[in-house]
Amino acid sequence: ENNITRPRGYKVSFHYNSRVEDMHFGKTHPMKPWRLTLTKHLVLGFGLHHAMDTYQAVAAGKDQIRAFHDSDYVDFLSEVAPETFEELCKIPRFYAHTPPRHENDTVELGPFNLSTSPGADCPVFDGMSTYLFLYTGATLHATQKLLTGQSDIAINWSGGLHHAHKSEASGFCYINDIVLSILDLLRVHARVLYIDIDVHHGDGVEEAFQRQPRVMTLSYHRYGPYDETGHKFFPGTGDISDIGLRGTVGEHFALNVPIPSGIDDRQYSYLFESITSRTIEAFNPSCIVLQCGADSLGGDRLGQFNINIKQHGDCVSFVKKFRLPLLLLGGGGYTARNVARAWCHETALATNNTLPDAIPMHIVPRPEAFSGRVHGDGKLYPSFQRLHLNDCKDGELEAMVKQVDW
Ligand code: TV1
Ligand code: CA
Ligand code: ZN
Repeated sequence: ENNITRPRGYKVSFHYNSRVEDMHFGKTHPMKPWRLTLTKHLVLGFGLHHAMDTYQAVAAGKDQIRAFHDSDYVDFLSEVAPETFEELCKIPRFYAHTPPRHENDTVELGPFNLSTSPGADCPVFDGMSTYLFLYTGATLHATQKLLTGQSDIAINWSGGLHHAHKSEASGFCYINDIVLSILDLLRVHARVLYIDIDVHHGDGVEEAFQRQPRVMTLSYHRYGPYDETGHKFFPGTGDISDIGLRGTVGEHFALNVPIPSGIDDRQYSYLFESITSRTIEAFNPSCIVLQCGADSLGGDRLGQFNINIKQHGDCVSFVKKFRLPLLLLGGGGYTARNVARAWCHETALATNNTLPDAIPMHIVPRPEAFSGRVHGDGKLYPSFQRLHLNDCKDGELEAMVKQVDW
């Protein structure tokens, strides 16, 4: 199939469980786990599974998750479902974690920032526990493969949920699989570098290691006022002056690259390559975790950058060139067709393959899933017939986003 070959001299593993695809955060919620279905179909359709060891992920155990998260929070996550939520909320040790209500809150928040009201960032939905423990299990197994040297690059596109805190869900993230992975890596590796190209600040990971000089966190993100309302772009942290907890040994082991809206390929490439290379040189890590959030692409439903799949992938290639054990994780990404094209392309880069532009359509079982709509003749909507690595921008976004003069 398509002359896909295994990479020479190194090994790549792919960690995934299709059960994560069936989950729904809610009708209008931007996080769509079926973007992972699209990604999987592209990866399999191009034959990239022949270039890697593929593993079906198993759910992480509660004790594994307690390595970072609060024990009560882990219990709550393992028991919560739409039917059990109200009862669980009444249990004192859970109720104690309910955030105080603010006057103009539009959604009612329960314990640990979870909620069943519509519009919540972190809703309680059917099958939620299964979903959370599976994406975490996939990241932890990927981490094990790197630690034992059985993989040189390990991939989990369902992971990368960088906003979750010790005892609080935040920004679509419930369990911080990244923090758990880095804690495992620290058992063997002297220094771990975490790089985050999601359009949002990797605040949960940075906070977890703010006193830890053996972990350097480097996040590139949209920062500043969201629009004329004066609201800040989520989560509102990650200023350039934010460098790790001052007065502790962790000071200077966090780096933030706050970026205005509209950044293009050339500008992003300049920032990413100069800062990342200088960081690797100075910090000298023995392994790297790269969060590849695809909401930094142009045309993203939530993002405000203007970079293409080609440039997003170039970040992965750039990091790969350092030949350190590498964990590739997903994260945000809200225009599903772009997310799938990007992560499939990056799977190809990881395995040293070049994909033809034409998407192998014989493997697409449900064309409507790729486009949201099918033309009268049953053909795919044109935007998903090709990989189009340089076609993420949709004129609308370009018009919306102010170009910044660099
Ligand atoms: C339900 C239904 C929830 C529609 C949330 C966009 C929705 C958003 C929704 C949304 C939305 C955010 C805030 C909320 C400040 C908070 C995976 C009190 C159309 C890693 C998380 C962004 C990004 C959270 C996660 C952000 C990641 N933006 N429609 N919510 N308020 N939350 O701004 O980094 O990509 O938008
Ligand atoms: Ca980021
Ligand atoms: Zn994001």
